[in-house]
Amino acid sequence: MKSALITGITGQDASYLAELLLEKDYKVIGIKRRTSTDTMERVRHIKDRLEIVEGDITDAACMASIINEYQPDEIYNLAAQSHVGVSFKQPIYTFEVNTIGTLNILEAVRQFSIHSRVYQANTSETFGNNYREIWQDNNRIRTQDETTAFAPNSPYAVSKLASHHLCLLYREAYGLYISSTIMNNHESPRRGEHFVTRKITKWIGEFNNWAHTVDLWSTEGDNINGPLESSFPKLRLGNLKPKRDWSHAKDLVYAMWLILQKDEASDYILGSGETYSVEDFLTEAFKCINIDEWQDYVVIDPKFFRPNEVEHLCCSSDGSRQRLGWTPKISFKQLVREMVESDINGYKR
Ligand code: NAP
Ligand code: F7E
Repeated sequence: MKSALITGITGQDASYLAELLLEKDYKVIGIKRRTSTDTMERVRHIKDRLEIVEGDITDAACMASIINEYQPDEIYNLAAQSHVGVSFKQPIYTFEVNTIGTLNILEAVRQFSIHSRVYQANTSETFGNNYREIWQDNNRIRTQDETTAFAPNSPYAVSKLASHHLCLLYREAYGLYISSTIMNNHESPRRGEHFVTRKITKWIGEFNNWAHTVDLWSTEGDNINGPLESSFPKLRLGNLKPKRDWSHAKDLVYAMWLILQKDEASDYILGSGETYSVEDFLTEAFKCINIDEWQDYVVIDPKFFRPNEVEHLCCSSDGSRQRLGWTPKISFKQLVREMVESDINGYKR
């Protein structure tokens, strides 16, 4: 039986990865930080089949002790302060978790468990506003790939780029099996509520259910701006123009597992290869409840704008797909619909 240690077990990706590894008969050890309230919601359904260990990746001694004790075959470092907007307000904390946290794991592996294979979750945010322009079917396409220069423009992106370089360093200098992956955005019904996709679908779910309770639809629209304005708070968002390369988290965690099954450690880029703006996501999500004019329900609030923005992400992951024999299976439209339906049903797990 193989063993896998997952940091950030209470997070979105870890919940899907743990399910996958359990299906594959792994012993799964999940690291969870101490919190004063329960954060196990995403993994409650599999909790009895996991070994949960309390620990914090910013604590070097703690990570060394856990890795030394379990000697895992595979380590997936998915713990992070993963919110880009928050990183502008909490830059030092973001570095502690995303950079020093990675270093603590690499050092623990170097000193106590050199056979462990490590998967490090890094990000396309590290490209900042760099892209390459190519011609495809008579259209000019902006894309990022393995040759695109890094230009991180948030504390989050800088912390993750440092983490990426530490992985390359530890692999090269000590011959450890460390694979670092540049992942594009991936979402699901389990996405944190402060990321834009889930913020939108959660609002739509709550609004839809409220509208049915007050029988709003039977008024044939006449009253919409009246009762809505006074009774149901509008959805407040920031910049709707940025474009993202959105996939389903389930597709990406399958690639994470494939990456650690390769004979040699390497670096990868993962994404859908398609790009949509936040506005596109909003339009598609409102369509799921038969609303075309989302503008009536949304307020643009400067509070949600960031000091710096990444305007356009659309990664070509052809090289990585070939090496892994992987392609994402869930389309953008399917993803949006699944998230909206889950939030209409009150999100269970
Ligand atoms: P997430 O839902 O925000 O989960 C992050 C996890 O890290 C949570 O379980 C959190 O615990 C834990 N954590 C935070 N600080 C910790 C610490 N000091 N010690 C131990 N655990 C800690 O993130 P995700 O979306 O699953 O993403 C997984 C990884 O992929 C992250 O490294 C993220 O930066 C990276 N990534 C994600 C995306 C994406 O679009 N999802 C794209 C590129 C890269 P609590 O539950 O206690 O907060
Ligand atoms: O923002 C805009 C915002 O916070 C997406 C993380 O998983 O992917 C994620 O980072 C876009 C940005 O994700 C709101 O300005 C507008 O342009 O959902 P997000 P992100 O910043 O792309 C990368 C690859 C990661 O690595 C990260 O860990 O949406 N936006 N209005 C908003 N964003 C938020 N959060 N809230 C708004 O109200």
